[in-house]
Amino acid sequence: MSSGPDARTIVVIPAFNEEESLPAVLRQLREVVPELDVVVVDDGSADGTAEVARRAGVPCVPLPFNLGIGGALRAGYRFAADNGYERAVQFDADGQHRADQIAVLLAALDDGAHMACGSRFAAGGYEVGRGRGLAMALLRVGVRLLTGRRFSDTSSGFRAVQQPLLDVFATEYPVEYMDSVETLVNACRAGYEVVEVPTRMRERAGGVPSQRPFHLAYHYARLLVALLGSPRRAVPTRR
Ligand SMILES: Nc1nc2c(ncn2[C@@H]2O[C@H](COP(=O)(O)OP(=O)(O)OP(=O)(O)O)[C@@H](O)[C@H]2O)c(=O)[nH]1
Ligand SMILES: [Mg+2]
Repeated sequence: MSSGPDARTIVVIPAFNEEESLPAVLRQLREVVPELDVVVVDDGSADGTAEVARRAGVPCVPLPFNLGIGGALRAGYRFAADNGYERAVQFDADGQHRADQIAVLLAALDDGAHMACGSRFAAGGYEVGRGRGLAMALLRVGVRLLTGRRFSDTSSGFRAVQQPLLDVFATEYPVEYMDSVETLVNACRAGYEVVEVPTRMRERAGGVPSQRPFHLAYHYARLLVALLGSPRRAVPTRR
């Protein structure tokens, strides 16, 4: 198995009703990182998301019904592991993530990280509303208390992962909302090398954002119970 810049790498795109934004996302990837393979996980979309992938000649994993971002990512990691990939890059279908920033994540894997998390705040120039800003600040404190590490963007979905953590995510990736925070904490606690790197991002290009304020309180509580209740539960300790 090769590592470093020669490692087999796939871009995993979880997509739920993203027919509007996905064509440009796939075009951007083909133009900027033609050397990388791509897979779209169609998370039970009701629109033409799968058709967009097919038309672009990109493999599509169709989920029979909507699992949510975590479930879609787990299916993407499953696809990557089953097909022998050594690295996977999580990339949103809504146009927020930039193909030219993938190199920043992969460079961190070259330097030995198992997981590299792109931070939209460390690079500056990214604004969020007051409510979301407060929620994110709380998550930063929580993650710091639980891991002893400082991350500026705990819920970023722009990440790259390499083996052996990729195989772990193929079976253990959390499927509940806020999967990104849970994954971050679990990977750190299991002893994997996790780094955060500044990456530029855009606002979403179309479609509907995932966070629904009335669900947020429930998911905060669930996350707290999940992380505090069973400390090393979700990710097996680093091999
Ligand atoms: N909303 C939503 N997105 C999903 C789901 N399954 C997969 N996704 C995809 O997961 C990615 C991230 O979802 P977003 O709703 O953009 O989440 P986010 O980036 O944290 O939120 P925003 O900053 O508001 O864009 C997108 O590519 C979605 O299409 C789902 O069940 N709901
Ligand atoms: Mg988004």
